[in-house]
Amino acid sequence: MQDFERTFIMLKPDAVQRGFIGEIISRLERTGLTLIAMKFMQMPDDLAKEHYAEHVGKPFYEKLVTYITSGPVLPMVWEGANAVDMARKILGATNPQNAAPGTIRADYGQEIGRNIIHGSDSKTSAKREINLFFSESELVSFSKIDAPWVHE
Ligand code: D4T
Repeated sequence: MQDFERTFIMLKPDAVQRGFIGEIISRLERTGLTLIAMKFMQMPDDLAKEHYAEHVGKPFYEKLVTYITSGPVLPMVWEGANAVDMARKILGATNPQNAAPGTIRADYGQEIGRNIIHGSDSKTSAKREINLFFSESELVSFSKIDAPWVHE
């Protein structure tokens, strides 16, 4: 069995408002990734600014913070083999217009400023983002009963 890693995935306000929570979680779940934490929350301004700190000063920064704080979000932690890269592939390119067919952003989105879902872009970002949204005790790591049927 490969080493498991964790990634931070968040359904953005458009996914919540448009009623795609269940569908998108199902798509992640059926890959064999394991959900180990989730919350439903209205993101406070300071958390949004910390989450998107790397984009301060970019032309889209203000709109990005307004969008992500405009309604409830659903932050999650998923665990599995190569989880960071695997989730990024399932999410698709940042701009839904460039996302491959069959990816979440291509199937549910139209514009980069309404791109449905966030996923960590590296193991380092995953660690930082997980720590921003969850305490250690909120991460419920467990062995799934189907693990031998998902992993060699
Ligand atoms: P997120 O962080 O939302 O998962 O997106 P990515 O990790 O795939 O992409 P990113 O960090 O480069 O961009 C963060 C966020 O900003 C929005 N954005 C980005 C935008 O509105 N206009 C832009 O020109 C860019 C580059 C979309 C995602």
